[in-house]
Amino acid sequence: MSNPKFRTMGKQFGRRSWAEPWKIKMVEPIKMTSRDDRLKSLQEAGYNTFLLHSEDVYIDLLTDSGTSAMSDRQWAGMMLGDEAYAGSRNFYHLEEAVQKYYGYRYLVPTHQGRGAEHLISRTLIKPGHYVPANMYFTTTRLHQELAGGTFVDVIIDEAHDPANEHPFKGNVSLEKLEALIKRVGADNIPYVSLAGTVNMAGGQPVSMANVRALRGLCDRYGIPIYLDATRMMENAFFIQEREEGYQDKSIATILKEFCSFTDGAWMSAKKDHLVNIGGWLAVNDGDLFDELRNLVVVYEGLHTYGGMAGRDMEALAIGIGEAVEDDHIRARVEQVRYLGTLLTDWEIPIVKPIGGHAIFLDAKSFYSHIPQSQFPSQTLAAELYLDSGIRSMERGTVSAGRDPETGDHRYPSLELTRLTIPRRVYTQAHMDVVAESVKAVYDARGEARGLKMVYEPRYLRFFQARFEPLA
Ligand code: PM9
Repeated sequence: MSNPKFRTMGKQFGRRSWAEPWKIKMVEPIKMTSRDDRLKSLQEAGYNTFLLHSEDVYIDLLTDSGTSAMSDRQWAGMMLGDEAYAGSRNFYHLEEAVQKYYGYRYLVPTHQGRGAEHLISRTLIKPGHYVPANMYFTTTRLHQELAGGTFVDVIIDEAHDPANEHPFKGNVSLEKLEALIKRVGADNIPYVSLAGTVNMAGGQPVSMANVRALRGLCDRYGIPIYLDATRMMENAFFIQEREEGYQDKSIATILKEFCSFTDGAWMSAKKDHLVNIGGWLAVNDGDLFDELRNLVVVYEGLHTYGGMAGRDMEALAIGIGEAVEDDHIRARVEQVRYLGTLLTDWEIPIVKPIGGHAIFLDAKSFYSHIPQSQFPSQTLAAELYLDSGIRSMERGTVSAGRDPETGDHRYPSLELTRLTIPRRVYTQAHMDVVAESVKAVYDARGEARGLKMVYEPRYLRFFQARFEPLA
C-alpha cells in the first residue's frame, strides 16, 4: 500500500485500521486566517495561547477539557434536566453511574475538577503535611499547597525522560514513597495523590500491578489513596493493551478493579466523561463524606448539584456509560497515536510512548538553542499558532510556576508543548494538517528566538501570563 498511514499503522499494530464508532450529524465551521492576522492576534494575546480568541483559532488543540462533542443521547438527556434546587433526579442518575462504574459508595458533585480538589485538599491536608504524588498537576498541587501541604513527587524516574519507552511511566516508585514515609512519618501523610493517566508526564498510565502494590504498602502504614480519575478510562485502555492477563477484560471491568485499590477519587468530568462542564468527588468513608457534603454547600452548591445544572448532570451520567465502551476508548487513543506516528516518522521529538490524550512535543530537544529561562515550550506554542492557526498549550517552565519557598522558577525535567486532542471532534485529515504544520515549524527551528515574561499573575501563571519575543 502506498499510503504512509497504512504502512505505519500496519507495521506498528499488525492489524486492520480502526475507525470511530460514530458518524457526524452536526458540524461547526472553522476558518483559516492569514499569517498577518495571526501575528496580530498573537501580539494582542501576549504570546499566550490561553489569551487568544477561539474565533481566531483554526484547529484548537489547547485542551481536551470541556471540548468533547456530545452524542445525540447526551443532547436528548439535556432536555430531561430536572432543575429543582434540591433532589434533582439527574443527580441520582449521576450517583448511580459513578457507583456502577467506579464502585465508590458516596458521591459529592462539583462544578469541575478543581472544585473537587479544593474540597478534598481542604478537608484532609493540614499545615506541615506532605502529599506524595505521581508527578504534579497544576491545579491539584496548588490546592494541596494552599491547604498547607508540601507536594512530593514519587513517580518513577523513567517518567522524567521523554525518550524512555517504559510502558507504565505513570507508576509510583514504592522505594521513593517508603523513603518519604520513613523520613516524615506516616502521620504526616494524609493520603497518596495518585493520577491515572499522568497528564504532565505525557498522558502516561499506571499499571494494575503498581496500584495493587501501592495499596499493600499504604495498608502497612495506614495511609489512604485518593485517585485523580480524570483520564482513568484511558489508563484502563493501556492496561488492557499492555498488561498480562487484561487483554480479554473490558474497560469497565479494568476501571472498577483499579478503583477498588483506592479509597476514593476526584474527577474533572470535562475530560473522560464527554461533557463540557462538571466534576465530582467520591469516597468510601462515611465520616469523610459527611464533612465533604457539608463543605460542598459552602463553595460549590447544594450537595445534589454542586454547581452543575440538572441537565449537565444528566449528560454526564449518560457520558460515563459511553466513555467506558471499548470501541470508543480505542478510537480515542488510536487517533492520538495516528498523529504521534506521523510526527515520529519525521523524527520530530515527542514524549514516548505516545500517551492517551495528547502528543507532547519535547521542546527542549526541538529548540535545543533556547534555554528554559526563555520558555522554549511557550515559544513553540506561539510558533505553531503563527504557522497555521493551530492552538496548543505550554506544559513546561511556565506551567511549573515558582517554588513557594525560594520564589525561583521551577525548571521541570520535561519541557513540553501539548497538542491535545478533543474527543470525537476532529478527523484524521485535521491530524494530517497538524502534523504538516509541526513539521514546517521543526524545519524552521533554527530561526526561533525565546520569550521573556512581562506579566506574571500570582496563581497558575500559565493561564494569564504575558510574553514578548526576545530580540
Ligand atoms: N486539566 C487540561 O487541559 C484543564 C486546564 S489546565 C489546568 O489538561 C487533571 C489530571 C487535569 C485537570 C485539568 C484537573 C482540573 C485535574 N486533574 O479543569 O478544574 O488534567 O475540571 O480539572 C486541564 P478542571
